[in-house]
Amino acid sequence: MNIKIIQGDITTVSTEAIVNAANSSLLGGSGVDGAIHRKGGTAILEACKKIKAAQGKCAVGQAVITTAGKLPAQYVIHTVGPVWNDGGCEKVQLLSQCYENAMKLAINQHSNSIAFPCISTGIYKFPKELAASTAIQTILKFKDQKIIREVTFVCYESVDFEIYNQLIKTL
Ligand code: AR6
Repeated sequence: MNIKIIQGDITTVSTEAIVNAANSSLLGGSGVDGAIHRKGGTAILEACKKIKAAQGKCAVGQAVITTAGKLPAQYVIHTVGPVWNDGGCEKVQLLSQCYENAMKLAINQHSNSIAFPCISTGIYKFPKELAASTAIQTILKFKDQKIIREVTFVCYESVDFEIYNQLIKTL
């Protein structure tokens, strides 16, 4: 399993699956969620509504999969990161679950590649370095599986790109 770190907009990435930093409503929002729904078109929202009608809200740490609509990816995996607030290990575990559950959905879908944004580090204010180390460590748990060949961390902000590049050297 190859790990890539790039700086850019996840809506332009053509991995088989891309991950969305959604909220429990699954009905869209701002940040990366807004960009994915805006560029992917209404098919994504329609699929989210169907999932919500069948399963209810998406809990923090959980993930669901939909079409990617007009985006270059085939699937969007929507996961709900924790709001940092006062933090704590429970929040770290919940963030780790986001990465883990997204990976499991992609594996079930037989996707060979997946791209992640820096979940929870925008509006949800998770500390960036702790989020990045949690993300990388969780993904490394999957290093021996044979379905996903490539995991891309898509850093929108240069500060995140630098953090990921520094951290990957130490792990
Ligand atoms: N491509 C990749 N990363 C992006 C993009 C993009 N197009 N746009 C922003 N980011 P955020 P959260 C980065 O706030 O903290 C929404 O309203 C951004 O720089 O999108 O998990 C949801 O509906 C940051 O590093 O997500 C929820 O209500 C990262 O994506 C709430 O925000 C995450 O920032 C979720 O908050």
